[in-house]
Amino acid sequence: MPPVRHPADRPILLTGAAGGLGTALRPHLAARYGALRSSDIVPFGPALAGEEIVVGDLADEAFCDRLGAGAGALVHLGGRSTEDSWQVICRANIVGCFNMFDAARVAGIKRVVFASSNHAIGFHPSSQRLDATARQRPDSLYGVSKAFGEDLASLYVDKHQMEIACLRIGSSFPEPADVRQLATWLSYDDLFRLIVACLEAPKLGFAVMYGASKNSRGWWDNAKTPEIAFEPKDSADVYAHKLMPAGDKRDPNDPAVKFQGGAFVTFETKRR
Ligand code: NAI
Ligand code: 15L
Repeated sequence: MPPVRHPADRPILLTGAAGGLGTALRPHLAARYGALRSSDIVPFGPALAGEEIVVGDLADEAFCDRLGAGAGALVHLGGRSTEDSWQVICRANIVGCFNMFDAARVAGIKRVVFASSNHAIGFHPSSQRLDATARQRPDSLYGVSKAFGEDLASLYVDKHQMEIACLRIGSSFPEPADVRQLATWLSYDDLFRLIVACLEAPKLGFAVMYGASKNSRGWWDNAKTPEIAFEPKDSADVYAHKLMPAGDKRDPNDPAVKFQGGAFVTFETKRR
């Protein structure tokens, strides 16, 4: 397929590019859009055809401004990707997210895809099905930082006419790793489909999307976000025999089973 030019005809900016999801996405984004600016705090490479690599810290405001200059759209994955102390979460996910969204505003980037997380809603019970209108119910400081990112996105859409999709990603790994992930798994191919659907939606305001494959045990419904044409093609169902050969033997009263966020609901809250 020939490279598809983003409407702004400028490179896609990808943060968190050295991480698990960034590494999986880089070749697909570079091939589809032709020009990609990839960034992380840790060095990585080599650069792919059409890719520029920029290393730096999202907590550094001036670095984010340089990163955003000239980019056409932002896919913001960079930050701490699990629970940690307030000090770590605040710097990478609160300060980092503000710096990157604001750098996007200053650079005139309209469209942003933000990697939120299921942990923004992790204290909802697993017995409940949620749609985009479900209230935030974070299960950890990490979840609070993703809820903050969603709220910041809402502000930047209303105040600065940006277009931002907040992806409440479930569990995006090569394969589902446990019984919970039979509900939450998002294959890398479906993740790419979801990001393309966000980048190429004709019109987007503030949008919340759940990021999960077509899992029959899933909890999330994207029907209230029809502007993003995401059709998952994979399913965790094919791993069910491997992950629970004798059925689901988990204790339903275990908080890590009872709530959508799994073990995150049990993690200790630490200042530093
Ligand atoms: P990851 O931890 O593998 O990648 C995150 C990247 O961000 C790392 O390469 C790290 O070096 C970089 N980073 C951290 N702090 C930074 C800073 N201050 N400045 C610049 N870069 C920094 O995580 P993964 O799995 O690739 O996730 C990507 C994004 O998607 C994260 O924001 C994560 O919270 C979110 N997400 C991922 C899910 C998953 O199942 N993989 C589920 C839900 C959300
Ligand atoms: C996330 O938000 C994390 O980034 C990822 O490492 C997993 O823990 C995932 O959620 C999950 O809930 O499985």
